[in-house]
Amino acid sequence: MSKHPIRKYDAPAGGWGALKSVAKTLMDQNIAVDGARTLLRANQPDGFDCPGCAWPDRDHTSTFEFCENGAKAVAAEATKFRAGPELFAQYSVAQLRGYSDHWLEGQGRLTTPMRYDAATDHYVPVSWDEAFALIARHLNALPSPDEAIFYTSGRTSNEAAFLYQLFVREYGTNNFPDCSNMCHESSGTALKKQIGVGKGTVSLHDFELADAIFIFGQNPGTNHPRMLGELREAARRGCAIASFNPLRERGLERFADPQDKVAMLTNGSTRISSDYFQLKIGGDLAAIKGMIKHVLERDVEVTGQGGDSLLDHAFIAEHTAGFEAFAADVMAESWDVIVDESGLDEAQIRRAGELYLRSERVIACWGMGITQHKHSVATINMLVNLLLLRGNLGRPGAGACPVRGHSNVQGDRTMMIYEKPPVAFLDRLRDVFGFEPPREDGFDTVGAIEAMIDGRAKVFFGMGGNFAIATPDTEATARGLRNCALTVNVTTKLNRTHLTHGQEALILPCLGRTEIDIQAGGAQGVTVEDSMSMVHLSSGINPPASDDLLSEPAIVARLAHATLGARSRVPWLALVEDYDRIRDLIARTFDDFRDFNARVRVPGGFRLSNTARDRHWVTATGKANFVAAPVPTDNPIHRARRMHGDRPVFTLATTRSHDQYNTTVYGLDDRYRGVFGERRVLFIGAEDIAALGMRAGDWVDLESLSDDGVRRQAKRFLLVEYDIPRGCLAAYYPETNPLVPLSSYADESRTPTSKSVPVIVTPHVPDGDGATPRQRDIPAAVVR
Ligand SMILES: Nc1nc2c(c(=O)[nH]1)N[C@H]1C(S)=C(S)[C@@H](COP(=O)(O)OP(=O)(O)OC[C@H]3O[C@@H](n4cnc5c(=O)[nH]c(N)nc54)[C@H](O)[C@@H]3O)O[C@H]1N2
Ligand SMILES: Nc1nc2c(c(=O)[nH]1)N[C@H]1C(S)=C(S)[C@@H](COP(=O)(O)OP(=O)(O)OC[C@H]3O[C@@H](n4cnc5c(=O)[nH]c(N)nc54)[C@H](O)[C@@H]3O)O[C@H]1N2
Ligand SMILES: [Mo]
Repeated sequence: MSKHPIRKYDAPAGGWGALKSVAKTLMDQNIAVDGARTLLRANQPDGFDCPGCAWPDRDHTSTFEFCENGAKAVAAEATKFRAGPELFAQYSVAQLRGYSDHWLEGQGRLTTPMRYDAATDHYVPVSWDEAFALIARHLNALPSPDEAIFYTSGRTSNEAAFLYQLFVREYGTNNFPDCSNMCHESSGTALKKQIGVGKGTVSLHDFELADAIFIFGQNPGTNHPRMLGELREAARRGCAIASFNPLRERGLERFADPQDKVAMLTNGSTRISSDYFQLKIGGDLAAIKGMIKHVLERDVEVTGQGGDSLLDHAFIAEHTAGFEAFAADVMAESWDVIVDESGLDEAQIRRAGELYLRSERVIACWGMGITQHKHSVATINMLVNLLLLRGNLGRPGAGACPVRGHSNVQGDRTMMIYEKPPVAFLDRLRDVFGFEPPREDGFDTVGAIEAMIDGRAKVFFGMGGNFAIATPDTEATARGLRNCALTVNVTTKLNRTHLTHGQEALILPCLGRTEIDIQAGGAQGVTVEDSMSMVHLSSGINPPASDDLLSEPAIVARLAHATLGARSRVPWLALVEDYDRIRDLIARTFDDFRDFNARVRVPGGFRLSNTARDRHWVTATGKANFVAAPVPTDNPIHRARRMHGDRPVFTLATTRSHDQYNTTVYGLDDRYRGVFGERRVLFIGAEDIAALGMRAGDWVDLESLSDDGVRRQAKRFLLVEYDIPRGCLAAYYPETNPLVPLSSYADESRTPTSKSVPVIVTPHVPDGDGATPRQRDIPAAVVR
């Protein structure tokens, strides 16, 4: 087989390729036999919830749904490799920093709490008690609790998240930046105001009934592979599936289910998308507004001829507010602007609008291609406007489906990992626990980085995640973290955040979700909430990776005990003896969790209430709101084009490859896009390559453009010709995060604009010392 990194991949998503890839992953992690056993217990009533994505299970009680990328996520946790104290004795932190993220991940599970020793630049073992005492000393020495930051990544269980927010609020701050700030914050922000709940309204059952499913800015073949099963079934029964994506994505085109024996034996596959709209990056608001314009124009036409209205006027009258003004705004928008900004022609947009009109029941799904732009909140509002026109909300087979990322990111927010807690919740906390919680809003992710940079925050505590490189503006974030007096990371694997530390630093290794969690009261299960608001139990089945690991709830409880001591109103240590006690407190704090312990033990769990699904609108108007928004023509990308008119300015979307989980790089291939053994690639259209006077296979450098006066570069990317509209580029996250300006985030939600970075492309010039950027699994020093 050719060694060239770019090869055409003609197979469908899933299929034999997926099986081969899983076999290789298990072998790489040295776990062929137990790995397979472990996989079979993922998403089973007596097993664990898959630590991969937040897509729900069709039947949590019996099915095992094969998922290539779920398998990789499980294998990453169940690996036989260990990053013990010997690793840290062998390498200084400076040396470890020279290795790639893939290599760091490949060292395996952390086994022992470690403390940074500045004198030797090595991490050295530390006891748990000493570690908690060190953190407590720092926290209690701060002039104000608001100088401490408590980050959360979305794998943390409900129990751990609840204790964590309780501790931090009793300590005295709402500084809860989380991965959600960089992810679906725009969805929560838009939906809450518009329909009264910040979550999706559909269930899996609705996928069985829908006549059309619109998928905006989401790549399920890689990021939510189990969703392909639902889409396949829908496609087979004739449901229209319309994808809106600047890139041709294999998983949106064809899928072969590895569990479908016939498809596998005959090499058969199912077409997924019936319609594929390759719009410009950031062009969704314009495209959706165009679809709405088509619907309104057609309605005028039809009713003018004496026909029945195409709109659901009964629904609009009873359930919505603002329709007249909204419709007038849409009618006033010009087709020229819509076409220019969407990158689709008028006929295509009308075809999409017609598809909407033809379909009685419509579901709209979306992902990061929608949420990470300057105008993301307005785009989501526009999508919901489209649904409202024909009452596609709160009835079977229809609704809004933001497809969440991390396996419990939605649950963490339900547990109030939130920097802007509502007053009613704080009052409840006060009443249940008898302390006065802080009332000021805390820092979100962007705010936390700014605060660390300018010294307003001095302690960083990360509950999972990889803050240093998942966040925008890698160089600025590093400056912030280094400016801290103490950085602490609760984690399963070594990552770059641990190497980007404050004056003092700790790495605290924890149990993963696949592992048995034994406390005084016996083996414990935790709970999680999926993307469709189902809450269920998750119990580990593997022995812990090391005897010296603590569970996340135990870490929080012991930290709270060490920090707050007799000041606290909460019996921390007793709570973690039996997690039922934590769940009882959750039940007392949130009405939706009444009888939590009983209900979560019913196989399959239970669904949280969703007022919008019941057509009860908890908004300022008491109705679902139509929200007018102009098609943006003055975003950073437009401004950059105006300022740098002499050279081509591209819009760069930073996305995931098939072999990564966010910052965790499992491998260097992106099979469906035909990329092998290389992550520093830049997807670009053939005409743009020619216009640059370059050729596919050339190496280029990227510089992003912003008006904050900071020069941001990312060097050495391989030009890969790809089916993507003119002026648009795509490359992988986190390699391109240095290009995302900290100062560029979505209106209202403050989500960094990682999907629309204005950049210029120039031939690659090596740095002065000839070093290439980190790209291989050997230290940078050796590359030189
Ligand atoms: N295996 C695996 N699973 C994962 C993850 C992972 O990294 N690996 N991450 C998890 C997390 S935290 C999340 S949030 C989800 C992320 O899952 P997705 O939402 O699928 O995330 P991305 O891969 O970043 O981007 C999605 C798509 O947006 C398209 N896109 C880019 N810009 C635009 C645009 O302007 N408009 C439109 N319409 N499309 C655009 C890209 O081409 C890409 O196909 O997946 C979760 N699941
Ligand atoms: N440019 C760009 N930036 C992005 C995005 C993008 O599309 N483009 N996407 C954004 C999105 S959607 C998200 S959600 C964020 C993700 O941001 P994060 O959630 O911060 O990042 P992850 O890479 O998911 O975190 C991986 C680390 O979590 C730790 N970990 C794994 N399992 C566990 C566990 O069970 N417990 C604990 N305590 N730790 C564990 C491991 O150490 C691992 O290294 O990144 C955002 N950043
Ligand atoms: Mo995410």
